[in-house]
Amino acid sequence: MLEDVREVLITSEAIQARIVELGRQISADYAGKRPVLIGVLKGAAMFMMDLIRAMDIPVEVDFMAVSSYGASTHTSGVVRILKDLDASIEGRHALIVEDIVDTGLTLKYITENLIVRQPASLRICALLDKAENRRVNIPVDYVGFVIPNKFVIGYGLDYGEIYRNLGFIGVLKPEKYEE
Ligand code: PRP
Ligand code: 7HP
Repeated sequence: MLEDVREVLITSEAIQARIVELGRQISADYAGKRPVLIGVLKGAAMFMMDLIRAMDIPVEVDFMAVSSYGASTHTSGVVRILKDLDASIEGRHALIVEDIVDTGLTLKYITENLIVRQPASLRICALLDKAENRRVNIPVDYVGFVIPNKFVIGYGLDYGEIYRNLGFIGVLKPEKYEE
């Protein structure tokens, strides 16, 4: 896998340090509440697990699985829910946890889908924000890192379902994927 990486964009140490900061900030913002963190599978699984360990307030976790990229570096634009939440979020403080906001189409779809369930509040936390490539306006409340418009892999992010288990965020060699 390592030989397929052109450059390391964010080291494992930098990711972990930033997650500690995010965990502290989110814990302070939700003090006295018991938020439900909604991880968006599959990409956000690793981030979600590290983020909750960096928080010191009671939290619940739930997961949704959506897919729009398939085995491509470009979004299909069609977001499909593959797994819905297990529990109702009505009246709950819900925080969506994503690995990356790129075009924003996935989060637009998810927020529109969740807001009608009448949570007490709905916010978004994303480890990576590829702001240059945004197609729809999505306010992201907590951002780990703003990254350039390059296709990245690692720390949960895949290309063709591989590379998710790298501990860092890297840029894939162009010859490894088809544009
Ligand atoms: C990725 C990522 C986000 C979405 C972001 O999911 O995890 O959910 O794309 O892209 P967008 O802002 O352009 O919509 P993907 O569809 O690749 O599924 P996965 O998490 O299972 O890899
Ligand atoms: C989805 C996605 N998956 C992996 N790497 C990226 O840069 C991505 N953007 N959107």
